[in-house]
Amino acid sequence: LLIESAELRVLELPLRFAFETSFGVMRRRYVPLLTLHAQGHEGYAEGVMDYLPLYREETVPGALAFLERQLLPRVLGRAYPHPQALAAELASYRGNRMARAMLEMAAWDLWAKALDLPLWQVLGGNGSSVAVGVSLGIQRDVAATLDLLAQSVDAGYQRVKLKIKPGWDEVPVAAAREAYPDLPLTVDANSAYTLADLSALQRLDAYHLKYIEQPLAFDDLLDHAALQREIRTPICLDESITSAQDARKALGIGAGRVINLKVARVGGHFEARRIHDVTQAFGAAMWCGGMLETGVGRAHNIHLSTLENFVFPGDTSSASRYWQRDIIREPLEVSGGWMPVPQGPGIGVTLDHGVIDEVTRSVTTVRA
Ligand code: OSB
Ligand code: MG
Repeated sequence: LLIESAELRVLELPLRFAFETSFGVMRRRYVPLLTLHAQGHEGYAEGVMDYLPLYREETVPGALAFLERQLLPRVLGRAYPHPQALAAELASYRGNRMARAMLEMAAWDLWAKALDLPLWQVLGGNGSSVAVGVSLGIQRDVAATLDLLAQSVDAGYQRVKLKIKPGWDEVPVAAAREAYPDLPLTVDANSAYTLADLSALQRLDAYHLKYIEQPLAFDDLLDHAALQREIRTPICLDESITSAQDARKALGIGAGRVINLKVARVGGHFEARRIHDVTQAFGAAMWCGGMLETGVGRAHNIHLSTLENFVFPGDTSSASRYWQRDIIREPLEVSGGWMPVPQGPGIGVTLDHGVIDEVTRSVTTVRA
């Protein structure tokens, strides 16, 4: 694997809906899109960091500077026997896992294309489609929540997740549960609570949620362990898990029983695989999260979701929910709650350069 050159773009893509979470309202994404060139093949990946450090610490401007000035000059023109060797080299840097993941994931796409195999096969997965649910943002009121919920159920999604925050938790959850007594239902707080909110979180135990995602601080494990001892509903960790070491510690101290794995949050496919294996060894459940990705990141997530221990439906819902026009040519659409796995080489999707050129805000080329 010898990467000859790289192109780094920033795209500005308006979302089809305002996505409200406990940390803010997202109306558009600034998407760093990386293309790697090697031996006539192209590898693609996108960054999932926000423009501002609202979900975790990383930012788009920080990632661009790190990639352009450090990561890409370091790896271009050097031969790696396998993407794992590249991942090992990137492991010398602390944090910045979303930026590292861009390079690492694009390298896996290249590698799989050089082998003429779909990425899922190279990663060791199985299956031609993956189970998916949907993540619904905080709505204006209960009626709007129930409306969106009905659309999601009608679309066949196998699980619905409601975003919550203090003051907007039991009311929408109770309404959702009343309308759909048997629907697999979850909530995601994106770190909006503290242990002082114990009683509000305990009240959610009454609604047989599959899990409560990331109730406490983004970098916490200990308080989550204390909370898990006080509630019956399993805790699912998202923000708090950035590595296999984090997963080992979290599951070891009982900070949760479920992991939301986002390959682009943890540094790429190699670390994702290690987290998958640690989680499986603990007998814990996991599923594939999302970060409102374009088709490029979505395709990576779909391939990853074919690994054995992804036992709960992922957040990888239909691309057409998010984008008027996606940046890839292939539709990534869910049917009956199942997302088909693209079967071409690598991530199995191709770029729509017409759309990309229209939404490109900056382009940088780096050569060996
Ligand atoms: O916490 O899982 C999250 C979107 C952006 C940032 C964080 C999260 C989310 C989602 C949406 O829940 C997942 C998706 O539909 O891609
Ligand atoms: Mg989450």
